[in-house]
This record gives sequence, structure tokens and C-alpha cells, in this order.
Amino acid sequence: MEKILERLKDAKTIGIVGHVRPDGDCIGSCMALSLYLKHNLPEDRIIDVFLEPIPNKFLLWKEAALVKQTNDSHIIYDYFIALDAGSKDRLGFAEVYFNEAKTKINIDHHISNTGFGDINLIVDNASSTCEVLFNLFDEDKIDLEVAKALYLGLIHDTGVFKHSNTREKTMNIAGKLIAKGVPFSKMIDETFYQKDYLQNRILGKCLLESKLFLDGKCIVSSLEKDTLSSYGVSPADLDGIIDQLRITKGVEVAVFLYETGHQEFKVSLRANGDVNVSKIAVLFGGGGHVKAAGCTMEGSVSDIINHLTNLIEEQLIK
Ligand SMILES: [Mn+2]
Repeated sequence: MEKILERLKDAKTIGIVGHVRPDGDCIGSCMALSLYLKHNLPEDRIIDVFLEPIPNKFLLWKEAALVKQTNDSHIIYDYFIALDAGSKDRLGFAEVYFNEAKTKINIDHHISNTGFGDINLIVDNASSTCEVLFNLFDEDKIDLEVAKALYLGLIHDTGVFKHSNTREKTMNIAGKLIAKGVPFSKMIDETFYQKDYLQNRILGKCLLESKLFLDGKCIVSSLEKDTLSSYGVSPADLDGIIDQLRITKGVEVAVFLYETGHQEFKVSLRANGDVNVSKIAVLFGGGGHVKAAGCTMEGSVSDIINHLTNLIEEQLIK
């Protein structure tokens, strides 16, 4: 597998794709690999990146403006590389290029990866796809722009080195990237923690109006459609609200719901203790992980909360 980059040296055309609704690791790994190849291969090579629109906060490289968002050109790539995508259907509009490419490469860290490439490099104990890429690269050839991209993936997939996927190796890599001059304080603030004014206002409203249930072991907050429009926010502005609810002292389960259609709610669940929230989400056609799951539910806010708190209570008293 270390020979992957060796093989790419002979390629005339290389395509790179991440997954739909790209996150920090997806964008970081696509930018890292494309810039690394561009900076280390002869200039006549065609290296294209395909991604859905990149959120403004992740536009950290001038080359991000060259990322392609359509599949209307007809080109069969020598190599097409999928990054951070657990299955082929996650590739979105660029899947057609992947399917037609002469050699398909799949690099990822999801344990559930289906191995859909001709060549697959799945490192399921790596914190991020960026960590996998770091190990493929020649350290001396990693310049500041590539280092920034790799660092972005590390901080986003580890929740800034907080999640359990953070290993000693992850921190060692982060240290090496910092030594390359990555502006880490600024990147962490501006890509991870920063909220705009509207996002802060809606977070404040959710916290102010949150309610405790089950002797303070469960916290719930909800937003109806009218509120979303009167505050001028969209679902993307609600990221992080559930995490703020979850860290309330004494809380075992946090629930956040917002209305997506008439009496239809998107529900997020987070657990601190032993409650398996995935089990609850699955009952309503959703899913996720033991401590973080989601589903869509119908009914009034009070009915949904009743339903959920009953199920949470059942697990709490076991
Ligand atoms: Mn990832």
C-alpha cells in the first residue's frame, strides 16, 4: 500500500472525491492529497477534486476555489481516489467518475467501510482519514498548506483531540504538523468553535428554554419551524446545540429536536452514561452510535418528549 503514491507518479489524470455533505476530515483529506500531489508531481498532471459546496469556514486554501461541483465533463481518470467515504453511495455526484476510472482507490478509517475500490486502504483505528494520509506521505514533502489540511481533519474527527479515537500517534502527528507552522489556535477557533451571531442567538434560546426531566437526568430542548424562520436560521446553524445540552451537569441523556415538516421532527440524542440512545433511535427508523444517535419522529413536541423520556427512563431504572 505504501506504493500507492509511487504508482500515482505515472498517472496523467487523477481524480479525488470525498463524501456528500463534506466535513472537516473529508475536506482536509481531499485538499491534503491534491496539494501534496500537485506540489510533488510534474506540473502537466491533471489533478481534480470533486466535492459538494464547501462551507465558508473551510475555505482555507486558494485551490479550494478549483474544486469541481458538477459531473458534466467527460473524462476517464487513470486513478480515482475516494477519501473518508464508508461506501460508494456516499460519493454523491462524482460516483460516475469513480465507476469509470481505470483504477479505483479507496482510503478511509471507517470500520464499516465496504471495500469498494480496486485498492483499499482502511485503517479503522486511525482517528481520521487525514491520519491515514499522513502515514502515506513523505514527511519532508509535507509543506505548510498540506499540513494545514491534515491538521483540519485531525481536529474535526477527534473533536479537538477529545474523542476516544485520539491516540498517542494522533497527538504525535499533530505535533509534527504544528512544527510545520500550522496556525492551530486560529484554525481551532475559526473552523471548530466559532459561531456567527444568529447561531449564538438560537443556541442561547435553546439553552434558556431547555427543560429537565427524570430528576435532572434528561435535558430536552426543541425548536418549531416558525421559530427557525423568525430567527433566520437553517438546520446547519443548529450544529453543536445538542453538545452544549449534553454537558449539563447531572444529565445522562440530552435530546434536541427541530421541526422539519408539519409535526415532523428531526431528533438528536446524546448519552453520557449507560443509556444506549442508538437503541431508542432505531425504534423510530433512525440509528447511530451507542452515545450519539438520531431519528425522525412525528407528532406534537409534548408527545415526542413523553415517548422519548419513557424509553430513556426504562433504560435508567434497569
Ligand atoms: Mn473521517
